[in-house]
Amino acid sequence: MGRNRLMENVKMSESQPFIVYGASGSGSVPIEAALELLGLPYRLEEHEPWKGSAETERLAAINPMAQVPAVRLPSGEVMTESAAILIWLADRYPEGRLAPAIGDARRPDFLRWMTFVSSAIYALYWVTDNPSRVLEDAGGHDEIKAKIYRRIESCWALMGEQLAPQNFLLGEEIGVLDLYVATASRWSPDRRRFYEVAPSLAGAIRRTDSDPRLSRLWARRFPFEPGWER
Ligand SMILES: N[C@@H](CCC(=O)N[C@@H](CS)C(=O)NCC(=O)O)C(=O)O
Repeated sequence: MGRNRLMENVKMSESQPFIVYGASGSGSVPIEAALELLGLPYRLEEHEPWKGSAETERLAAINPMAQVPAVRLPSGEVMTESAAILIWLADRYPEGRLAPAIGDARRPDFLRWMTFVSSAIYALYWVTDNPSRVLEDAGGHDEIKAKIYRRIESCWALMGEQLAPQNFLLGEEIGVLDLYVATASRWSPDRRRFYEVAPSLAGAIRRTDSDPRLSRLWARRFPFEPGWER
């Protein structure tokens, strides 16, 4: 059975669309991208947690951490945590081949790097997005941000040294790890620095950016701004 037929079957088995609680340029974007690649129906509910207390309250009713992304599964259950959602989607719809299967030799690497992006990199933006969360004195905020951005660069560098990508990060096919890194590497210190510190990952991520099935999504949800290096 061809990939398209399989995707049609997957679609028909889902009566309720997924609801993605997200925002442009946020960690919901790789989830939206995974749903696009899987051909699954979803509805987007826009929440920008940085927009103030009314929005925080609205979001906290969905995710007690008051963060995006969150996803309402067709079962009605709400799931949070970007890495967990991406892994779940790839595992739940294996026909989409967005992750190495449980018995695959690349599975440990897959789980390692999905968790690494979430815990070693993504979690740090809780501080850089609002350094007053850890330091009252605004005079120290630039230093905190600069130091954390150096840390993020060193994490990307380490990933670049340890991974040996083919066309994509874990092999010949695009997967949720590529979507996750393609998104997180657009955040500060930005994609140009990412290419400099982790040049071995550049090819896979550029290919992820230019997958024709995702071009509309990237343009709508996380466009490169003028001056950004592609
Ligand atoms: N561990 C969470 C982190 C989510 C997160 O930090 N989301 C950001 C947007 S990209 C957010 O909602 N920030 C608002 C806040 O933390 O107050 C995940 O991986 O989903």
